[in-house]
Amino acid sequence: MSHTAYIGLGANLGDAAGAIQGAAQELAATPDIQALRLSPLYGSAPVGCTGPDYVNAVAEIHTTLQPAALLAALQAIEQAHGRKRPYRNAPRTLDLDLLWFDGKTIDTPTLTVPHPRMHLRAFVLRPLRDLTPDLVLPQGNLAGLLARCADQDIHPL
Ligand code: PH2
Ligand code: MG
Ligand code: MG
Repeated sequence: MSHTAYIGLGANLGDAAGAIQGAAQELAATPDIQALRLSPLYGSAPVGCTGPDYVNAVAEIHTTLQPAALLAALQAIEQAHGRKRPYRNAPRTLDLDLLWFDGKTIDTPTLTVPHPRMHLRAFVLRPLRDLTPDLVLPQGNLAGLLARCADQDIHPL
């Protein structure tokens, strides 16, 4: 059965825009991911951490993978892009976050869906709205949630 998932893409080390576009191509080429739409790319100031500005985007995928297998595929792509985790929210070559999976609630030690902070982050909400303006999160619709993040610096690239 085919599932619809949204993936948050972020990077703020090296060729960040190239890493996001490359990761989207790698996702699209993953067996059991049948379709992918990538949002426009945005530049954004770091939220909740320090370091260089980020490049962010969101991808919509259709996949027959189950959530745990999809998470493993995302982590493999992060690793292939040289992801290091020296400390929480450290600058990174590539971050791929599973944001949403068919509107399901998943709460395991390794995976929480919907992503617990996505409703607070303009760098997720803005590209997500480009792909799916009518999506409603548990906390509300995208336009209303975005209005509450008006203080976060984000701009189209
Ligand atoms: N990711 C974080 C923390 N803060 N800020 C921006 N602008 N973009 C991100 O992708 C980001 C962040 C943790 O993953
Ligand atoms: Mg993240
Ligand atoms: Mg992550």
